[in-house]
Amino acid sequence: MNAKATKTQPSPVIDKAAFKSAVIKHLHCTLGTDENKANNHAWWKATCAAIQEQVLEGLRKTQKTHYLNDTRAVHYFSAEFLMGRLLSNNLQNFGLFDVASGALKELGVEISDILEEEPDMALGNGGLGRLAACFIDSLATMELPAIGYGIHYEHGLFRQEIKSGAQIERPDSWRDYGNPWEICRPESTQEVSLYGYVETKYGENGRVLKEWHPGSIVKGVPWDIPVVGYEGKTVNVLRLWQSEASGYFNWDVFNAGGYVDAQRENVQAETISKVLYPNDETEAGKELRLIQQYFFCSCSLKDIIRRYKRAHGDDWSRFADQVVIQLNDTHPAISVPELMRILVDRAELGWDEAWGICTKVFAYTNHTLLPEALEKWPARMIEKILPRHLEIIYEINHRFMAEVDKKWPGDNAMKEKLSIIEEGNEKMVRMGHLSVIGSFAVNGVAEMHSRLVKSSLFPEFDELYPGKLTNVTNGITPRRWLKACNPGLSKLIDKKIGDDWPRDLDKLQGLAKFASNKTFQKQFMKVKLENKELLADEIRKSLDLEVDVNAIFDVQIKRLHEYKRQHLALLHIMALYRRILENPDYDMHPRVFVFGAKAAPGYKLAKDIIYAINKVADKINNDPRVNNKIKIAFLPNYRVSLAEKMIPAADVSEQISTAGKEASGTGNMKLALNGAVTIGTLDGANVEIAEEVGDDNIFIFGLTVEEVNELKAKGYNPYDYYYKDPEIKAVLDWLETDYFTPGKPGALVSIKQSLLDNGDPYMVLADFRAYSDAQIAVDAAYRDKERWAEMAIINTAKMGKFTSDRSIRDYVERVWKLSPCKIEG
Ligand code: GFP
Ligand code: GFP
Repeated sequence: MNAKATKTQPSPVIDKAAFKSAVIKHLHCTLGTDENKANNHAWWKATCAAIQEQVLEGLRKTQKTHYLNDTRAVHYFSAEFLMGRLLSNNLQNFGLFDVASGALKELGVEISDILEEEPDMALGNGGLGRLAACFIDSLATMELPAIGYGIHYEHGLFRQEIKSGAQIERPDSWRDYGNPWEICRPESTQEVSLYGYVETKYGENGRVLKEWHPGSIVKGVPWDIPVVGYEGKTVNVLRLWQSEASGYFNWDVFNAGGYVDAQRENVQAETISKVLYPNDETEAGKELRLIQQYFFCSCSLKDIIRRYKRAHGDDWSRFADQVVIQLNDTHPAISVPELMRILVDRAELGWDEAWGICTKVFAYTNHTLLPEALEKWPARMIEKILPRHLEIIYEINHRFMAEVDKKWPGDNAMKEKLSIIEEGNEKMVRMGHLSVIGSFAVNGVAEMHSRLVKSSLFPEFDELYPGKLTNVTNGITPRRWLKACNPGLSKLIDKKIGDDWPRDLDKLQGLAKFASNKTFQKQFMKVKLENKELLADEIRKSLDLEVDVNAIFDVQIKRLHEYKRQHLALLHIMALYRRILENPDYDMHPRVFVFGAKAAPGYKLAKDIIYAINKVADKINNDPRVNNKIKIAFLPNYRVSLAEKMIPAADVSEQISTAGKEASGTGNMKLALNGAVTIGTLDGANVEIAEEVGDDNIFIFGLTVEEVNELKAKGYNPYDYYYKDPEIKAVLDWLETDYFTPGKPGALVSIKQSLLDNGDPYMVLADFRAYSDAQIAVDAAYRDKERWAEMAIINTAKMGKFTSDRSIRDYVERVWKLSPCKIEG
């Protein structure tokens, strides 16, 4: 029997007829077209404009209420926000999806067609940026006062095309024809200084005053993206800064024939917000990244201070009560010296008072232990671009070194280790250390990761500042990652346990008792099959490839990186292929391996892995001897909207990073929430997923962190595995031939080299056999249909912990100390 549904769906604020006339009004009055002429793009824009009326009304009320209540707010500083598409999300959150769909149908338009018109807002690279987007969704849903701050990149992450197997990067122009959600706020423009020199002066009582004479000034113009909470009450803002030249277009130079010179300053200034993560292999690229970081941090801090001053004037004593700033990774770490500069040089506070404020305002999230991802900037580069900030960093460090000396008297090695400044040929500023020292709380993003942050990344900081280092396990918003992307499953769940789970994901527990119920299993797996059919259509359209929906859909979607080990999956697929060629009766359930991944443009081996996956796919997909037992679909241009199609269709979720390397992972949570069963290592949040679902409902394999470390200490030699395991040897040797790249022998050899000559830094070979065995267990489990359905249901039922609402609750309690604010009216 179905549980009685509790009615908590947002109730629509307008009805179908009113929505319909709003769409028509915008078609006529905003877009200047009419029903007969409008194409899907125009219908999409008119629909966005219709719902935007509600959004802006909510935004206005929210801002007024926050202002009147003088609320403490969190400010989430992030170089990335991977928002994806907003129309479907906004409609869902206002409870208007069915209303809109019905209204459009009466106008002869399919909502699914117009949803496809929306370009993704891909202002981010991977998990870190998507996490920021999930967090601002939860903050609005939980009615917490919050602002996201970032950069209004003209081009988001590149659009990936695959040509003859290889990744080609094309510019992503997400707002070419205007973005219907964003609002420009020229009235809140800020100015940011760069370059120049510092003058030392002496004020009253011999006080040393520092004056920075900047070499150039750029403008930061804010664009606001409204962030609608579930049920549409709180509408917070994501404020993104766009750079512009501060000067005026130089008429005189232009008229004298200097057409290019007249615009040089504009071009330079506008470059700052042009692209996400400019290639930093060149000096100019590095400089640009640092300037980007400083640009958005400085604009955001000034914006926060302006708002604070409106309520509190020059009284700084309450600043830390009103403002908390979360630094998402080290990208915004330059905020620490920037706030010190504003407080000491501009507001003329004493150093200790300023530092007291600073260290009550900032908190820092660490997302990785990989040394190459912990930013360091050459001191001389900071000196050139931000001369005053370098002085401040030295002063922070000088005082910090005194603290270290107090704790470990005379221990110079310790000082060297903890210093913000890394000595060497080139003096470097360690932004991770600066973030830890300048913050009152530091968190890792999953239990295991936070433990490693304490024990191996920052053990001395943990000793010096007991209690500062903490954990907040990541989460994902169930509104986007189940309710909106998987309507079939959402409706089934609503019927079974009521519809309040999107707000209270622990409610999904209620499904567990139906996990072995045959009827429910059939209903659950029917939805899965329908989702697989939709993905199969997408694969057909995108790759001209037919896949069997009765096969196991095995999905690996994430940034391409050696530590995430897409190449482990590839070697395994090649091994299966070889087994089939050797034994045409090789017993396996047919599988479709689905990949989505972008490689950083400068990361050669990552691009080689994409190329190899596609080349192996060409061969296997077209080899009749395989008899359709294996298909490989590498779907190009992986992004949020593509993930929304892949995740509901997955049977198996690949989470196979080297233990100790994946801080958390969030794709693992999304896939399990949609009923995929994980095959994974004991890494990141996989550990906590395993705790929730139980060992019987997950396939864990491979070395643990301790075993990885032991093996490394002992001296890991990949050749041991190569010579001992004939299958590994055969598969690696295959990469050297032209079997997969006819006429081009050696085209895939770099992968073999990295795994042998280069020492296999991520221990792919060490884990290969365990992975292959785990895959055999997956195969067997899948063939037992009831067993599999039960596992899939349990996975969905046990994901309550991983809602980003829980992460936000943890941040509120452990770090931010915020209270919700009800929006009236
Ligand atoms: C600024 C602008 C307002 C605008 C809001 C929207 O306000 O005109 O409504 O941004 O985010 F001044 P504050 O940033 O001053 O709150
Ligand atoms: C990074 C880490 C992930 C983690 C996210 C969010 O993601 O393990 O889940 O940040 O905390 F690596 P990427 O940006 O690397 O995808």
